[in-house]
Amino acid sequence: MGQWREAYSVLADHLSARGIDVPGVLAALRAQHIETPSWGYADSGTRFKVFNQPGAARTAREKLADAAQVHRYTGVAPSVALHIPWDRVDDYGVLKEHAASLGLELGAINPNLFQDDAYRLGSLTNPDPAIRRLAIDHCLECIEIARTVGSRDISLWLADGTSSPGQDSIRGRKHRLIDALSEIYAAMPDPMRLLIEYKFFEPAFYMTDLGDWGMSYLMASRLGERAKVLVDLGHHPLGTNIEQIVALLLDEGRLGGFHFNNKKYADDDLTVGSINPYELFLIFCELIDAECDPSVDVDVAYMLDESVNLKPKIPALIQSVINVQVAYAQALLVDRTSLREAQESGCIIKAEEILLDAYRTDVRPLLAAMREEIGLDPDPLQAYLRSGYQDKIVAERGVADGGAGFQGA
Ligand code: PSV
Ligand code: MN
Repeated sequence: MGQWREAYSVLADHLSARGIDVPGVLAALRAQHIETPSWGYADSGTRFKVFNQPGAARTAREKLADAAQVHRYTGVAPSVALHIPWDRVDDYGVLKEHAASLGLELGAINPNLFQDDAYRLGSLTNPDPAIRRLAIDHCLECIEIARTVGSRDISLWLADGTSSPGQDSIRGRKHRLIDALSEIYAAMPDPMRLLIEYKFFEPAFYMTDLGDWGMSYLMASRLGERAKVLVDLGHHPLGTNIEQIVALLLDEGRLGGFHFNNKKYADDDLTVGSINPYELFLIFCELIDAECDPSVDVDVAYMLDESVNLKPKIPALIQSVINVQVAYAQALLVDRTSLREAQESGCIIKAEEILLDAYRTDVRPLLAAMREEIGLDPDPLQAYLRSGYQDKIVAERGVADGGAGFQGA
């Protein structure tokens, strides 16, 4: 690992002297699993413009091929979330086999309940029962797909809401949502899980039917044990304490998964950790804290949900995976015993310093060591850029002419 070798031995000695179990940290880093989104490999943009990128994936198979590159160089991204109908194929069994031949699994299935004209007034909460039927049937189709490809999770995000006061009955919509989700949940075989995503605004501007974690939690608790909340980091008002939401949901056994990204203003879908890496670190601190508590059952799907509009897609997703690894590695270095002591004795500065000490550690040598252990290049981004894959897909695929999947936010 060249430049990292010396830095690693200095860091490992330093951490061991502080009582940190370095082999345990490396094992935890090896076991990390970060799912990438099929839609991150296709052309995407804003509602103003999609700038098509040469070489962007156009089909489900091309998206898988690109995801296999991310996994090949990082070693921790072995599964890919699908969005239906963007990734619709004739035979999902064949798609699953194809994924396996690339060393991948198919991950969460995301129904799309926001792109049809029929959904103008909502999908599962639409006042028209025929439209609700359409939306429920689409979710049932997604459950069948999940069953065929062996996916455990259905990730459900609704664009449903209203854009004017008085447009619809708020309580009526709540009842329709409970009825629709109950039918969907009842069709899900054990151990399949329903991950219920929330977002506080957009595309509806007056109210959103699943506007915050409390609303998703309410639905999940009405449905049953396998219904959980999905936290997308971009879906909160600015200033929200997301780590607190994470801690509460973990403690209630209702945190099902993440959509990692980052925001500056709204649901910007920026590279995770690019704007607020400290927040990401604090979220991982809560996850590790819960994992260390035997009374909490932590079963969380870590997924990226980024709309890679301008950056080249595969390097952007490798960069995202690395940012998540860095935050997790830093959080693993928190001296939990001293933190607990500082908390119990009211030593506020000391408690915060313990967090900062871990956060300010340059964990790149640890990640380089872990990669070397599993036979990877210590620098996944550079290794990918050197590989020639980008030139190959540009030559083979050219520039897509729409239809690559997600086309605008
Ligand atoms: C909505 O903003 C969202 O976060 C949902 O997860 C969608 O499925 C995804 O983005 C892609 O549009
Ligand atoms: Mn999302």
